[in-house]
Amino acid sequence: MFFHVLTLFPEMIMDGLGTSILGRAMQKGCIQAEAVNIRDYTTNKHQKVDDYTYGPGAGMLMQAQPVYDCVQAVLANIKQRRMEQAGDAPQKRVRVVYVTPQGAVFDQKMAQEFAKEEDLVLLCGHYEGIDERVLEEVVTDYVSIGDYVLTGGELPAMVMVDAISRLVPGVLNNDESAVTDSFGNGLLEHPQYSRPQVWRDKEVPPVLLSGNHKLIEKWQLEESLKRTKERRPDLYERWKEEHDSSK
Ligand code: 6GU
Repeated sequence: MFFHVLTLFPEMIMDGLGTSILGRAMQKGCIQAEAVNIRDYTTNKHQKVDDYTYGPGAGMLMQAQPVYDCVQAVLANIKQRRMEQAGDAPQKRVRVVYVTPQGAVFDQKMAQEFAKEEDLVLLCGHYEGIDERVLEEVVTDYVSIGDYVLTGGELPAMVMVDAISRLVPGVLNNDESAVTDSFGNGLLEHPQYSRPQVWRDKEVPPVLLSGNHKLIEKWQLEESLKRTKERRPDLYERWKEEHDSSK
């Protein structure tokens, strides 16, 4: 999978994605990522990419021209690469995601959908946002990472790349993918323990040392339910709805 992040701060993206598991996945070739500097596409002689908004409310907006030309250049590259790989076979449309607090809230299900794509273009806004006219022309999905406001789309884009990448085959090792069930079943994960067996007078729950897998699974589900009910009553209610045997 190839992520194309369009931004005014490309170093932030490459620094953020280059370490740890994603860095390793890029070296292995499971995922690829490029950060494209929108400023490189401005036709303004002072390299300017923003201007004041029309109407009341002072604020700067990213202008349509550099954003549009940047997106078109990235899409042309993708098309070119796909032609070289698959010849004249019809090409799937490329999804262009605008990361914005005015979007649908990103969740695990969305991550799974995006993980099926061959390329994903992520457009990061700054200042007060981007001129609406260019968004209308190029954006296929509007996505937020939650109900709070950040200074720019770079951190949200990295959050999305991380959540999507770990679903791409080969990115995680076996022992890392064990963590996948959290949310996979719509519940929070049960508590986990490692050595020592007693720490500050606290014991590891004895059932986990019993060797009885059936019993352990039962305990884990109960703990998941208890934790979800307490911390995420919204998820708990949804889970109960879906597992209601009386329906
Ligand atoms: Cl995608 N962008 C910005 N700037 N702030 C956010 C966000 C995105 N998602 C939540 N807050």
